[in-house]
Amino acid sequence: MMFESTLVEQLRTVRRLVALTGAGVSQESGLRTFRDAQTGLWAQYKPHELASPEAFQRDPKLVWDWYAWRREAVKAVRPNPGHYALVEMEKRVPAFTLITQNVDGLHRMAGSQNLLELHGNIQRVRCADCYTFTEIWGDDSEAVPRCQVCGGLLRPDVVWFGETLPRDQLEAAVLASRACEVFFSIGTSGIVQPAASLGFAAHNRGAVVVEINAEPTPLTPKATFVMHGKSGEILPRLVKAVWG
Ligand code: BJW
Ligand code: ZN
Repeated sequence: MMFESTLVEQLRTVRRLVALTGAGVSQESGLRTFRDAQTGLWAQYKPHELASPEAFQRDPKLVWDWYAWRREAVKAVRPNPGHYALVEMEKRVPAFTLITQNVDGLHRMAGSQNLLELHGNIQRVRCADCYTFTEIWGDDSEAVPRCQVCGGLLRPDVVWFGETLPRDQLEAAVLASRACEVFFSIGTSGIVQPAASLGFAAHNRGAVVVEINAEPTPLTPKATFVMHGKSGEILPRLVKAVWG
């Protein structure tokens, strides 16, 4: 793949860069994205219908089991060349901020350092009532495990629809996006707020927006550079073209 020379030149001298990632970045590791249809046991459910406090209230066991299944899926996969290319980028760019909506922890596993996890992490489990974190819980096939402190139901420490994002992570993400010179949006459908507005904020402040995604998104019209395809293929080639 050929990259536009203006992009390559710009990246060689960029000081402040933000990359926002979504489920598409982990697709090549073998994890399903949110907009993919589910298969097997979960084929009858839409991910967006399970990732909400209402779904957990209605049927906590169903939601707990879905996350238990996904937790195991995440444990079985590894970062892909897209994750590693972002680690490489961080080493070359003076002020690099990686903002992810992913809860799979693959960026951390790959070695990314300056990382903001906007939607939490699926491997962390906490009480739905008193917020106490726990590392160990029993696996009762009938019921959702309960908190040792208050007896409340345990849940994954992820952000569901209608819930607020971790304040410190969101604030840092907004500041970095407003201040960056180049903003990458990678593997995200750009639909879920407030993450989806970060690219627009960057664009409004004069940043160059670069989009790498399998398909167009609402951010595409604002992007100066758009690359349609797989992030695990495009990112390593881009890093090689710029710093290789
Ligand atoms: C590839 C590829 C490859 C594939 N290479 N590309 C303003 C307006 C309207 C609504 C709202 C608003 N503000 C807030 C809302 C409500 C709501 C919202 O945004 N709704 C929209 C659906 C309209 N937002 C919230 O509720 C948020 N909270 C909030 O704002 O609090 C304040 C508040 C509260 C109450 C009222 C008002 C305000 C919380 C959002 C939490 C999202 N949580 C989830 C689940 C996390 C846990 C879990 O993992 O189960 O986060 S939902 C899901 O979506 C998950 C993802 O992180 C997130 C984003 O999805 P992502 O990553 O973009 O994945 P996909 O699948 O959508 O896209 C993948 C893309 O990759 C596709 O385009 C593919 O083509 C591409 N792709 N393979 C490159 N190999
Ligand atoms: Zn509790």
